[in-house]
Amino acid sequence: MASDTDAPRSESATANGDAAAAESPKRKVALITGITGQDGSYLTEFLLDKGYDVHGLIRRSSNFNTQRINHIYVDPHNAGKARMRLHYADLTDASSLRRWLDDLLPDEVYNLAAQSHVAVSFEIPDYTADVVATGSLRLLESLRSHISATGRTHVKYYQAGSSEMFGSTPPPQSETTPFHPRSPYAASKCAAHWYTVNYREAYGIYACNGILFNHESPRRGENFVTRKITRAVGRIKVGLQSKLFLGNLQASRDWGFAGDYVEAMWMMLQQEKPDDYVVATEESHTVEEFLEVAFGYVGLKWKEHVVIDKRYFRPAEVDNLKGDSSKARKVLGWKPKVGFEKLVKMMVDEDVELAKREKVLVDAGYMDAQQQP
Ligand code: NDP
Ligand code: GDR
Repeated sequence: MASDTDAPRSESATANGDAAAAESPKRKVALITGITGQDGSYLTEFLLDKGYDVHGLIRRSSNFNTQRINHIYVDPHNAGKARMRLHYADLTDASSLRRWLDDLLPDEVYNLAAQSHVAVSFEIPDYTADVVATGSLRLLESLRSHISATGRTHVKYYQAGSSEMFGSTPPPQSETTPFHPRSPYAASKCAAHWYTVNYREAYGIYACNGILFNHESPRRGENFVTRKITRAVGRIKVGLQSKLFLGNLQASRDWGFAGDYVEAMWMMLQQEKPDDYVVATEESHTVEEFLEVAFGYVGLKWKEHVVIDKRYFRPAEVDNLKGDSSKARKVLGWKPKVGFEKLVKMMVDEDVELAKREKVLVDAGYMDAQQQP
């Protein structure tokens, strides 16, 4: 689909609202920021399955950034078949956010966009705050003025909150646990959390914070530790790599599967009243335990490949996250389907297959062994 990204998207963007409404007046309409990310792709699949029309806001990039959703993209020129549409916007551009709310008239707005890398947020703190904190405020304020101008009080808002907000507060962490953020990213997510609570209390907007613990998948960005490990496992297994450079192996995380977690986002918006929910597996494992399972699964020993590089240590670390998601389980009826070992093996299986395909290209001289797609 990449080749026709430009014209059809911008053309469809203006024509879409009317066309979609005329074709299927009863469909619910969702608007997703961050649709090109890991969670955006799973949430889009989930909502399309539920019969929604899905609109995603994507930012302009010099390269195509839609790899995770290419498989569900249908050219909008196929009248009636394209139920996911993409539009250019940016969380740093308030006017674009308000315009798309007015044009698309969504029933549910999922704010998933973020500079989501914790370590990178120490390198670009100002930008991180602009997107993660002020970007969420821009979207909430756009939504408030949209509702005020149109009377569409039924519109619901989901804010992608994070377990990073708990930071150094010891586990188990629940909705009542105090926040103690340890990075510019986490502090910005705390601001976004409280903006969301404030817009709910001040203006009566149906707005929910999902406080999601780490969730991973084969679509996880390659510089998050889980995917960095499983990518390396695949490449080491087929002989394209030998060393893996990592930082702190003792950090503990409550890792779940992204496909399970997007369902919880949707469930939050189906309740009578808006509220905030922790979403977690309630199990925690160290990075070292992740290495054991991932390398062991394909018969490798991680100690023969992993090298500690201080570059990957953070100025302030979050040592131990383990969620208490009893509220989500009781009120929403949500529970995770994929456990830790199954998740690690799913990611390794996919990355071994990916590495095999890379090997074919390397052997044929189409790709350098150091190069990764
Ligand atoms: P990703 O990093 O995979 O995706 C982030 C998305 O945000 C991408 O679509 C990205 O676009 C988009 N984006 C970044 N900057 C901007 C901007 N200025 N304007 C518009 N869009 C922008 O994150 P995940 O899918 O993993 O996470 C989704 C959300 O949930 C994020 O807010 C994250 O902070 C939060 N979260 C994630 C958790 C996890 O474990 N995955 C846990 C808790 C919270 P592009 O593709 O162009 O880069
Ligand atoms: P996290 O995820 O910071 O929890 O944020 P990440 O995978 O980046 O780090 C998890 C832990 O692994 C340690 N670590 C390394 N991390 C990375 N990225 N690279 C390494 O080489 C490495 N070596 C060790 C880290 O120090 C850390 O302790 C993720 C993001 O998705 C956020 O957006 C989200 O809000 C939180 O999860 C919940």
